[in-house]
Amino acid sequence: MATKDKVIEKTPDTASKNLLTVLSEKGIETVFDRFDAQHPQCVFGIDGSCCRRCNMGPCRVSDRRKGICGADVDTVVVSNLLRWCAAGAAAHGQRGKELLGILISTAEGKTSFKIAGEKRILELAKKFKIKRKGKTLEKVAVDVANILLKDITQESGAMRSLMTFAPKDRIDTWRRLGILPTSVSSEVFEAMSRTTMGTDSDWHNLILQHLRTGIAYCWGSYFGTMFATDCLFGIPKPVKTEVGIGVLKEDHVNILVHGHLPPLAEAIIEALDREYIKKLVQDVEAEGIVVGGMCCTGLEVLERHGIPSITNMGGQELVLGTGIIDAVVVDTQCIFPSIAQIAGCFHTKIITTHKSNKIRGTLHIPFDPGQDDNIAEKILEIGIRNFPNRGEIHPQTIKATAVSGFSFEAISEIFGLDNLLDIIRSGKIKGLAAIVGCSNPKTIYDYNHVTLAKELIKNDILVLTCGCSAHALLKQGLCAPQASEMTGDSLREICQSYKIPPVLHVGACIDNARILQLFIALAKKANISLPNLPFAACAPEWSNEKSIGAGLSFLTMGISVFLGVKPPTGASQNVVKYLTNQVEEELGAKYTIELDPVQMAKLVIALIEEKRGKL
Ligand code: BF8
Repeated sequence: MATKDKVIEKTPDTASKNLLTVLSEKGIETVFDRFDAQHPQCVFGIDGSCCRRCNMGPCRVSDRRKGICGADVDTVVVSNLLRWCAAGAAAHGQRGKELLGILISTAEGKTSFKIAGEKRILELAKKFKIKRKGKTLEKVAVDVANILLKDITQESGAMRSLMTFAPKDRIDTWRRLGILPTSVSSEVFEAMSRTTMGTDSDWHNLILQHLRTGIAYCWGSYFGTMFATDCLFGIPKPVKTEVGIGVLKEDHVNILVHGHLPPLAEAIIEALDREYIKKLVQDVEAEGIVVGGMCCTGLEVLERHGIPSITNMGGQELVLGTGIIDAVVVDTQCIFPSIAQIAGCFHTKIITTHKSNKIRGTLHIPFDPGQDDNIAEKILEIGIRNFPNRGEIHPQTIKATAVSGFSFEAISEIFGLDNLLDIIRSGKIKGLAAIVGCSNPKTIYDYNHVTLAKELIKNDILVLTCGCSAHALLKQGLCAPQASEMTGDSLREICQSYKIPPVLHVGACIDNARILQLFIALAKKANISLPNLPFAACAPEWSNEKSIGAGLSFLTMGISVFLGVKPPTGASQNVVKYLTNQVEEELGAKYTIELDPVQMAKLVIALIEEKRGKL
């Protein structure tokens, strides 16, 4: 079991280890203390058989003991899992809805943003067969946004992104299984209503809704949000930068953007060059401003602008221990409420900016892109004016270089898809593996991500990464071309001749869609179905409800998924057997649970070798 002491001993992230030691010595509580304090965790919760879906309970259900209503363990386990999946779909779907709303307002001239994603807008307009004659780019953008919005909100019909971009054999499979979704909202509603007490008690029927919600998540919450962000802010291209806690400078104002919605972060970056801001920086006698990123907002601005990644979800408290962060600007999702207490031990100001996320004891400055109230400048001003208030500081020096921005379009341009396929066929790249997902104190911080990635590249497997995994790999220098020194000989040759890192950073969690774009395009080129290609997806430290949909996005596409943390399903033999075995007959892919990252790497390599036989 991971404990705080083991994290300090074994995490590969030395700067975080130093800061965890500092906070421990000062008696400041972090996620690692709270995790230790929760032990032993409830086994019914761990195995997914705690039912809290009505007030006759809570019920602890097992093979031998049903819930008070009569629900058996299979029903309880899969209902709980489906509710997590629905929550995750709603979270990323809500984000997509908001971004599409901002895209429409921007196209109508009601925000201060300028549309930077002409290429994505025109591509989608063509694919969706939108008539463009006589229309401005802005009008076309509104038409595109309205189609994408329907994928998230409609109550009947088929999802357009899915019908347009998913491989035909996948659509046929989903149709045959009866799991073609209507939209994110509609499947989330269905999931929630179907799992109320006394509704669906057939575990297999519930699992079909689980798969259907996962497909809606993939094509609405992931693809819809990725498309919306690209339409607004452009498709990422490779960009060089530095990453890690050591990027923060003692003599600079340091401001972090944290969460999942990039518009305010974009506005902050845009405001950095204003004379007023430069003057303020001079007034407080700072040498400049560093803006750094955490979680997915951080990765969005990393992939488009090279804004340094500082750390991930698991490190968000630790970084405050540097004492040199003047403000953390947060929007929504994956933001620990505890950052308010830790910031309170230093001089750091936490600023919440979204109506859906307030943290008691912090400053709330709502950001509305439709109102030109100069919030970005005001926030920068708060951070800058806080610079002279620093007390005890613990700056870190460790940083790494990195290249980000490996969108599907960028990868296609670097290699050419036919050529990439030939390279994979030749075995110089044995296969492609996604390493994605969260931090989780059930594992040693960042250890699984980093160990797994190192093993895979050593065995000539090219890694694609996004989400908190990406922060972990970025911090270790694995997303820099120099990391080709750590690969097998043939992958090294490819990395050096194409000047790419062996771990390609594709963006935030919604950018799992970019990884899927690449997998789909290669399958089409090869004329081989996705389950027969040497691809895999791994979530070595997953924790969030949103990760359930991430796993299902790969699984339903026929890509096998490797989990480094047990899902809460252990109480149901039927559900475990289905997801780790029988589902393969229906979808061509399955889940494997393996807690040891070295063993996981062996299993991924074996799967890739097996699939190579079908190339
Ligand atoms: O969506 S990887 S902890 S940051 S949920 Fe959250 Fe997990 Fe990090 Fe972004 Ni993704």
